[in-house]
Amino acid sequence: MAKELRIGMIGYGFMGRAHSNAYKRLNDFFPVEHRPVLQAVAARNPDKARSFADNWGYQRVETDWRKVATADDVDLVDVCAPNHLHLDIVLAAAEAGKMICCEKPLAMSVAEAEQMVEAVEKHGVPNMVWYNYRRVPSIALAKQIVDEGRVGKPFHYRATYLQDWTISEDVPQGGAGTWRLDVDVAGSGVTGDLLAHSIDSAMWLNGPIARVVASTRTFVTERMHADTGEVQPVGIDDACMFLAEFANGSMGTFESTRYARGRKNYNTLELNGADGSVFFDLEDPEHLHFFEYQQKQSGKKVEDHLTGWRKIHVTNSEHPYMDKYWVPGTTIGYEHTFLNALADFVAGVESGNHTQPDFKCALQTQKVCDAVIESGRTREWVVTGAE
Ligand code: SOE
Repeated sequence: MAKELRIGMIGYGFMGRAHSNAYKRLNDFFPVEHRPVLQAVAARNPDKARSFADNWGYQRVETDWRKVATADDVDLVDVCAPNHLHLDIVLAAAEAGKMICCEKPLAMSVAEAEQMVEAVEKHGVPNMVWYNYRRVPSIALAKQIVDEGRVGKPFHYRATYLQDWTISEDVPQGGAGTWRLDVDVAGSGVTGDLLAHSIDSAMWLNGPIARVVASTRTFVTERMHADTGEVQPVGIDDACMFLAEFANGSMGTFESTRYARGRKNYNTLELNGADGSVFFDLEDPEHLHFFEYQQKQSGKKVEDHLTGWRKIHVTNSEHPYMDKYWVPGTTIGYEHTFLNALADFVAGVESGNHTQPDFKCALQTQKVCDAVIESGRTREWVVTGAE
C-alpha cells in the first residue's frame, strides 16, 4: 500500500513546473513506496497560482506561504520561491517537521545557509537541494568513471555555463520573470544562479575547492525595476570567471555569463587526469566523452593505434538511471533530471540513507560562491573553507 507524500509547493515559476512534473511521474518510473499528492501551492498572485494549480492538479491555493509550509496536510515543502525567501520558508518548514526540498542556490549567503543547516539538523527533517545536473545520466556516469579510478590523478577541471538572455538593456530587474537580475532577491548574478551548478558538479566529481580568485563584471549597470518602473543600479554579476585550486592539488577554471550571444544554456565540464579524461556538454546531454589512456583492469596503456576520445551514448540499462526508462539507444530529457533527483530523495527517505546534495553539502557550494563574489570585489585569492 503506497504511502502518501503530500507536497506543498511554494512558487510556481519554471522550477515549480519542473518539480511538479517530477512528482506526477515518480511512480510511473521508480519503484518507491511513497506516492506524491499535489496538495497545495502558495504564491503571491492568486490568479496565477490558481491557474498553475488547475494545470498541474494541486488541490489548494494559498497566497501566504506559511499556510503551506507549516500546514498539517503537507509532508514535503518544496521551496521554489525566489532566493531571498528561502531562509524564512526553510526555518518555518523545519520547525513544523516537514521534509524540505529547496531550489538552488540554497541561500543568499553562507550565514543564511548555516542557519538552514542548523534548522534541518535540529529538527531531523530530510532535506535536499535541487542541483539537478548531477542527475543527468551522463554526468552520473562521469562520477562513476572517476570513482572507479579511470581518470587517475586529477590535474585540470574546466567548466563553462553560458547564456545570453540579459544582453538587452531593456530587460528589467525584479518582478516575476526577472527577479534573478535583482541582487536583493537573487543574492548574486551568474555566480549563484549558474556557477553554483558548475561548482556543485565540480566538487561532486573532483572534491572540495580550496581557494579561488575571480573577476566579475556588470555590463549593464542600470535597469528599470519591473515592480516600481524606477531605473536603479544593477547589483548582480552579469559575468564571472574564476580560477580554482582544489584540495586534491588540481587546478580549475570556471566561466559564466548571460552575455554569450547564441548560448542559451551551455553547460560544459571537463576533468583531465593522468589516466583519462571526461567531457560533458549539456547541449548534447545523452553523450559522455571519455578518453582512456590506461586500462583499469590490465593496468596497460591503451594501444596507440586505438587511442582517442570515446563518445558514449548513455542510454544502456547499465548506465545510471537508464534502466528505469526506455530501451537502449533511446533518450530521456531535461525534465528527467528532476525526476531522478526526486526518486533518489524519496528512496533515501525510505532507506534512511539520505541522498545528496543535502543542505550541508549545498552549504559547501555556498561557501565557494561567497568566496568568488568576495574575490571579484577584492581581486585577491580567497580561501573558501569548503569541505
Ligand atoms: C536561469 O536562466 C536558469 O533557469 C537557472 O536558474 C537554472 O538553475 C538553470 O538550470 C537554467 O537556467
